[in-house]
Amino acid sequence: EYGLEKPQGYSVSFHYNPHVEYHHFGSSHPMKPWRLTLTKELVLAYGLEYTMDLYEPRPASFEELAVFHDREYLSFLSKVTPQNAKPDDPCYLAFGFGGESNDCPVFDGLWNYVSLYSGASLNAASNLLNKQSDIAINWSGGLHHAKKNVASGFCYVNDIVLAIQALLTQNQRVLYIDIDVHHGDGVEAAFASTDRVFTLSYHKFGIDRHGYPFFPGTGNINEMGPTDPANRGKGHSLNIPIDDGIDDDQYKWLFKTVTNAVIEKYNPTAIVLQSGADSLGGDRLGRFNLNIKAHGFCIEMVKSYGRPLLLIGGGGYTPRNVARTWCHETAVCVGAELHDVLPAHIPYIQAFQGEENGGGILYPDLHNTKRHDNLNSGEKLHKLVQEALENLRYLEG
Ligand code: ZLM
Ligand code: CA
Ligand code: ZN
Repeated sequence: EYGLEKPQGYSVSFHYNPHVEYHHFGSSHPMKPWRLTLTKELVLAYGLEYTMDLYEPRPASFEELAVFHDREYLSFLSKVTPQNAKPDDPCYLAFGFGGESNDCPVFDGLWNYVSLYSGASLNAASNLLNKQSDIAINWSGGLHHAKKNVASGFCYVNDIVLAIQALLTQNQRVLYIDIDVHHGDGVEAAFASTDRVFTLSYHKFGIDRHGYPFFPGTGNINEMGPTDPANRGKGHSLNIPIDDGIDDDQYKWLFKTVTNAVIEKYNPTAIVLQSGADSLGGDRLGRFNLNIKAHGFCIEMVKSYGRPLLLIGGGGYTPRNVARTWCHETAVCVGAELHDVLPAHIPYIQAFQGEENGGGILYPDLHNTKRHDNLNSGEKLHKLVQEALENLRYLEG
């Protein structure tokens, strides 16, 4: 009769439509959907597909995206192609396309791409709503900068906002946590006027030696949402600005202390965790010095609260390490430990081999692979935590 007992652990679902992989932002653009191919191949090579329910979600419809986004914006997004785009059209710039940095290029299949990653987040959210899963994963989502009528920072449609809106149909309070190295500004802005969503973002914040702020330039410790006492959203955002080079122990301590306090005070009935992998050491755009297991510690800690959890991707610009991290975090969700030596039969194994690619192992040392000096003193971090905990007092009323 022992064999008939429900096995320990969580029911985990993996929501992924492989068509998302085939989209290209342009040859030298840092966002590479191909990192999702690498992630999937690692997950399969370790046999993790046998420990989860797999879903191949359909693309989201125009109407589903219109729950958050403006119809005019969506209609532009659904029609624009590299052939018909008019980069000097004021509408084009107003919607966040082109511009000097070309963060958000128009590429072939753009509408298909946004519908696919958004469909996966909505499918994951519905699995949590109908209690088919305790943890639902979508590594193709997590595009936290998109606004209701503007594309921003590689993000065109905000799948996180859409998924949270879905969760709000049956949850009084949803907590959003964001460990991408960039500030989760789009999600924060979307729910600025409600007390039913609390947003918590950890990110690099500061100005570089050329005078440019680290993107998007918002998310200082004093930004806690609206200040008007009549606004229900007042005090329902918490931002943790971090300087270059933070290490594993510092980040784990910071994350644990602040996140615990938020969960205990806000008492959410569902949690959405954006696990951007650009906070790892050696990321092409990031500035932190985190190892894979320190990043994964955040997932472990949030999982331990046992609340319905939507786990989504986000940034991550060194594809081999994005794949390693999201494979490790998939294993954390199902409660599996993975062997450090990568399985022999992985397609694209060359991407993980050789000294500079992490030597064929799952957990290479990423600390200081880009040598960002650690500008976070213990003293500064203690002050930061103290201020963060003080900010939470607004929650009491
Ligand atoms: N200029 N190509 C993170 C989003 C980060 C914006 C605009 C002043 C890049 C980057 C694009 C190929 C997430 C900014 C004003 C002149 C920057 C950013 C195209 C390289 C390339 O080689 C590139 C030609 C491109 C973009 C680098 N952009 C690096 N950082 C950020 C956006 C998204 O991870 O949070 C979630 C997915 N943009 O800094 C300017 C502000 C400076
Ligand atoms: Ca963040
Ligand atoms: Zn990022």
